[in-house]
Amino acid sequence: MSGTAPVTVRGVEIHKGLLTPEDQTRLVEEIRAVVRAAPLFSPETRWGKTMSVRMTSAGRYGWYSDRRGYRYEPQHPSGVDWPPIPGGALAVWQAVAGAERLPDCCLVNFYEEGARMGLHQDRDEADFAWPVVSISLGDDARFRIGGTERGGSTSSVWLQSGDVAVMGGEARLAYHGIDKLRTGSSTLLPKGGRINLTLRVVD
Ligand code: MD3
Ligand code: FE
Repeated sequence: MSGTAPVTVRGVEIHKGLLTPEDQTRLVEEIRAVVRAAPLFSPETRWGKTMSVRMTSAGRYGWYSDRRGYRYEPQHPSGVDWPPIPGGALAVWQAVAGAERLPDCCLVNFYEEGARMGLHQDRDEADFAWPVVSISLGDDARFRIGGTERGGSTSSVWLQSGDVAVMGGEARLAYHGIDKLRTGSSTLLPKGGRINLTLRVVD
């Protein structure tokens, strides 16, 4: 990992280029193993709309959604346990969030051309005192962040492969989303696209 001072946007701490190209390649290999054990799927929102982002998880819990709502589940929809969180992701957590506790979930979001994630809050976890740590890999994405109320003003920032964002304190319950992808901006993934990992303490 390579250490530069973080920039803060609306309370989100962004470490540009924290992962070296070698770190990124190694982490993508670890994610391939996660996806082999727990294949990507397209969750349904509670309103029955299929999300454009495909997902899976690693860790004690995985994030899941269907018409019954958003929640964490101890198994992949196929019935297998979620695979272990990749070591490369745990190393990032330890570098930016400290070692008092490890995350319970590593949510893997996969964006192909046209995929986006609407503005939302992350509030399915039990204790908002723990930060959420995000790792971007592959194509650049425009990340939008607002305040803790829906409908307020927002700011946007481009996240690039190797960037790490830490959402703690005032930013933990901020509305956020991904509104645009710059397809073909990175060669990390052979077929293009973007992977975002989010590390979370769940219970
Ligand atoms: C700000 N993922 O999985 S990561 C999500 O790039 C999610 O895939 C986006 O939003 C992605 O829930 C954004 C950055 C992020 C993650 C969690 C946050 C920003 C956050 C929680 C609180 C505030
Ligand atoms: Fe989120």
